[in-house]
Amino acid sequence: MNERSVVIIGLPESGKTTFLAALWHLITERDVETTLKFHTLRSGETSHLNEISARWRDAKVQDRTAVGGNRLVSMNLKDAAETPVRITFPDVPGEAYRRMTEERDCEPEIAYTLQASGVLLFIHADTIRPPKWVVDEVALSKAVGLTIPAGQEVPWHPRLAPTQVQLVDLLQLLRSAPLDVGPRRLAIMLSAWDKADGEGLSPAAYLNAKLPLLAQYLRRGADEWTWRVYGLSAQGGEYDAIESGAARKADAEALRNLDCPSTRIRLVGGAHETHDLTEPLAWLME
Ligand SMILES: Nc1nc2c(ncn2[C@@H]2O[C@H](COP(=O)(O)OP(=O)(O)OP(=O)(O)O)[C@@H](O)[C@H]2O)c(=O)[nH]1
Ligand SMILES: [Mg+2]
Repeated sequence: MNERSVVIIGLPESGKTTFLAALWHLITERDVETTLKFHTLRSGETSHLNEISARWRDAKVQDRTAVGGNRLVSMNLKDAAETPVRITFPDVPGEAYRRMTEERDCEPEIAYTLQASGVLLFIHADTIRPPKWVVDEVALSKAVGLTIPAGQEVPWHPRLAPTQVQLVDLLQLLRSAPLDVGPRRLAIMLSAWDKADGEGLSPAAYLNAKLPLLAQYLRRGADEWTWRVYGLSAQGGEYDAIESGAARKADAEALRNLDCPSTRIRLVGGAHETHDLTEPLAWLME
């Protein structure tokens, strides 16, 4: 079987596990047409996928992926020409990627998975931390009546960096030893698109507007990424918190009531919209 690996990267809480959960539902349920299809099951490797996709069907938010709990999940699929492909993804906690940018450190196991030929980069479209201006912060503090002590210094920490700076750094690390494997394909997934599409921008325009440094880095092509950008709502709206007794949201209830759960998924590419999460995977493997 043709073995392909795709690595899913993204800062903490960027939608990685939710994507895997929705993808596994889509592949196993076969309730909507997909580019890549279910081929065979591999015993023993699906318990994590089954667990997260059951939670997804239930419209419950995924648990944060535990540090040290990264799991390699593989799916045996077949493409449009019926050629079997096995795709292996790691479900890695975003903390591991944060460690790479903040502490310049990466566990050997994660370094290995980062050598995959296709990269899916997740960015939570609604929690992008924009660059801030000191003058604006001071004006805002004054407006709400906070006094700023003169001469007070705030020590710098990489965690304070804007989202786009952290992401460009992460992508540059993938083009540096020991993670570099030459030019690769990159699919940028702007997740929680249901919270961003109210602005009326296409995913590419959203990237330009909210993450201009990242957009410029990609357009400039210095690191030779062949890239695409998608808007992805893997949930279709807000899900309920996982704790028992948590309030049931109207959004989650409406999503649970859909006859065909896969239609919750919305993937917005250039001009078209689909429920088919395998489309970017098929493109990454071309
Ligand atoms: N509204 C909305 N929220 C989403 C969607 N996809 C993910 N989220 C929310 O984004 C948050 C993070 O999702 P996860 O899938 O757990 O993110 P992760 O990248 O696996 O996080 P770590 O495991 O901590 O690295 C959760 O609160 C999700 O409910 C979506 O399509 N719509
Ligand atoms: Mg996770």
